[in-house]
Amino acid sequence: MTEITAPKSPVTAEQFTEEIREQLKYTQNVTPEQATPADVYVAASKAVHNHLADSWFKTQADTVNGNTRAVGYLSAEFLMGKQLRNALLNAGLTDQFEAAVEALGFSVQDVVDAEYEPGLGNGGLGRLAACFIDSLASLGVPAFGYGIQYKYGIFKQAFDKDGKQVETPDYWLANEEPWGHIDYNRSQKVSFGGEVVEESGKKVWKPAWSVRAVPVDYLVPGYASGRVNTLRLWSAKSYDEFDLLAFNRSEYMEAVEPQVKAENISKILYPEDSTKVGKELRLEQQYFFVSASLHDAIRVFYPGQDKPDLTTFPDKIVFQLNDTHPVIGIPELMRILIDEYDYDWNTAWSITTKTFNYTCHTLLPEALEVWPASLIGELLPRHLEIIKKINEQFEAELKTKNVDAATIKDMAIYTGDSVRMAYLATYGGSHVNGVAELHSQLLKDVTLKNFSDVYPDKFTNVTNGVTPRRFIKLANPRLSDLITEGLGTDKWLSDLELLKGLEPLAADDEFVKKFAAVKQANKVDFSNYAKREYGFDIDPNTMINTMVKRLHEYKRQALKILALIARYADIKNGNMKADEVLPRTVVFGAKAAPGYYLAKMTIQLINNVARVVNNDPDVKGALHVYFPWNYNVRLAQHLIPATDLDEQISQAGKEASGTGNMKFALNGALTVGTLDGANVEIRERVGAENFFLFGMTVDEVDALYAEGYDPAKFYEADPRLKQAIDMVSNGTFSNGDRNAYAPLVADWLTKDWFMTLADFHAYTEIQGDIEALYRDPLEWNRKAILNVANSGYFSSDRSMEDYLERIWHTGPLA
Ligand code: 26V
Repeated sequence: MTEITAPKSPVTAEQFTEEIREQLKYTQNVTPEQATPADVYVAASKAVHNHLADSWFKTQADTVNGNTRAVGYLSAEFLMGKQLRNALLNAGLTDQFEAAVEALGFSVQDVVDAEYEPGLGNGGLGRLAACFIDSLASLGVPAFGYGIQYKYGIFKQAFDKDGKQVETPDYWLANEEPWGHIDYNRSQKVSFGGEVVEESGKKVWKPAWSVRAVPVDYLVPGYASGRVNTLRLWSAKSYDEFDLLAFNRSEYMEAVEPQVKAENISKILYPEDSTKVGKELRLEQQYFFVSASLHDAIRVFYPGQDKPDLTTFPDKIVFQLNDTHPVIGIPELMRILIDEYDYDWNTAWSITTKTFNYTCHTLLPEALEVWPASLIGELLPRHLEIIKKINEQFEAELKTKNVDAATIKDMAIYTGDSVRMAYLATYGGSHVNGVAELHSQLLKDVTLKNFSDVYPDKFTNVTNGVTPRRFIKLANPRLSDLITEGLGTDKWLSDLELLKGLEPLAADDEFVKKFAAVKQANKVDFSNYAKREYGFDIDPNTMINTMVKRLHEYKRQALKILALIARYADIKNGNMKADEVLPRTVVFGAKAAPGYYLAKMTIQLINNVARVVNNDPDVKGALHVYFPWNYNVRLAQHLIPATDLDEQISQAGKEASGTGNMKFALNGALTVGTLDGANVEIRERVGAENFFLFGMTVDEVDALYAEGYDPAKFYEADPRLKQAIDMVSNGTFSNGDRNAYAPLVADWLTKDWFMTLADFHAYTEIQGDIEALYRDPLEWNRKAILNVANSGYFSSDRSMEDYLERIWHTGPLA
């Protein structure tokens, strides 16, 4: 007997059909005959939204009156993915929805496809925030996600005829969006610029301009918790619709200028995810959402109180700073407490440090934000004063701890001309965490070493996780059913460590065959999807080998493409016969920041390698390369369940965690990877024998740097590597143009900052092991099952429990 605990609404399919009809009639204003799939999508979304409303109201009331403090997750990005199926799952309405849509004469796929994915994030950091708020709701922990409702999300990626990335704006709000509720009555005023004056001994900020922050609320339904939390995304509106004087002079463009300026703030998501930009607009965005959110929390938790006792603020809500982007919240809360509520400095500092905690998501020094003090001074003059004072207090504190003068200088939050946001966050909050064991260790040993020496207790680790609802249940229904069958219960969806119960089944050949059949069916599905969406002809009987993530040099897509070229050359040279080669389909997905020159060139190279390889009759059937454009959450949900082999091949010590690695392991892909980020923990858990490890360790990387790394030596020493690089420079992938990739080749041979060439040999060597195993389907799938069975730890529910215990010190509502 299989125990089913998934939520199931008592509403019948007939009733739900009727509810959709009502929505079509009264909100879409169409008859079912006139309706398009997009109309049905909106109508069904509104219908399921209504089912969640009461739980949402109750959760809000309990959050304010309840027995436990709430969590405020401050994040510039929430990469939510499509909402409808997730809402249906949590409302227990999936079956009713499917029946209703068919009863109305529509295809479920068309209706689900009509949803346009909100792309309000760049990659891992934004998707992590989305997983975390899903898990908090599922655990019944009262929580708010606070961020920005960008009008334009991450750019849409296309490829031109030369294989170059072309970006187009992602105007997602051009489509009817049934999930966000815009609440004009709860807007906040956010001010900028101007000057600070003294009035009767008190500092008073006289800002030059203000914008209206209007909240747009999204429901965050928990799975099987009965709770619905809130994601509150701020949208910027102008106070002065237009300047009447200017308008009267018929200077229409000038008249709307303030509106344009205000609304620019929430207009676009910055597509850079690691390079310093130092752009004024980005600081405006950060301050905009953080200031609005802090004021909102005061409004929510002290309703109707003019002079609330804010010494209790940290008992009501604890804020997590998702990377440095919201760190301006620290001086902002100080300002609110001192200037708006008349607290003295020390009381304000005590409240502030108890309120904030900081998560660092990187090891790249260039991704730690440093703002020019002049920019902060212009935009937020009062905050700059407060930051300076925080820095003075910090230096004094360090002196009392006998830190030497040189170290104090190194640790400065305010250097005289810039402000280091990571340092401000570390000093101004209670806890600092990295996102995987290795990353947290490197933060303590390297990136924030001085801070960890002085404040060792602040530092902790919380390894990332992913939500099993979206990334197993919704993305991979076949595997979900098999897991439920194997375990005899579906409880694993809220207690993912139960997957451990699958371990003995890896020894059961019948179960292994069922598992293999699931993977095969997923590959067929993906092949159909890729045909429909991209026109690709993917053979589902080949190994599907995937590398999907942002394009970054440190992630080393270049390593994958060079190894692929070497394999191609092996066949062309006759070193390998095409029919001896294990048939492989390599799938890439990656967006490059629009200004990241080498990353964009790498994209172009991948596309052109794909063009040449896929059109070469000599390798037909042996090697194929596809690069579906515009990788996003939707594509991830189709591709991950179909993947046999996942690539996590960053240079050791550079990938903070990775979360794709977890999604793949949980869906029964094997990983080829370095000892980096969460790969280390995945390998520990799934077993070294079930993970393809290669490459240098962090210590070996450091040692090679120390001795002086010369990539050209590796090029000269390995004929296969040499040939692969030569093919890039001799025009093989550029119709004979020898200059097309010259900058990329020059970088490899003279700099190779992330040691791609040094790891090439180990990477190509391990391919033999991979292919030998893949030729034995039973053994391959046994290992894949062991990956699934031992990856339960990588649920974002577990991450949230770790944050609750180590950092937030709170728990679910009673
Ligand atoms: C940094 C910056 C720097 C200034 C310009 C704009 C901008 C935008 C985003 C970022 C964040 C980069 C950090 C990041 O995305 N880290 C990723 O976080 C994942 C979740 O913890 C983790 O799995 C990845 O390893 C890590 O690269």
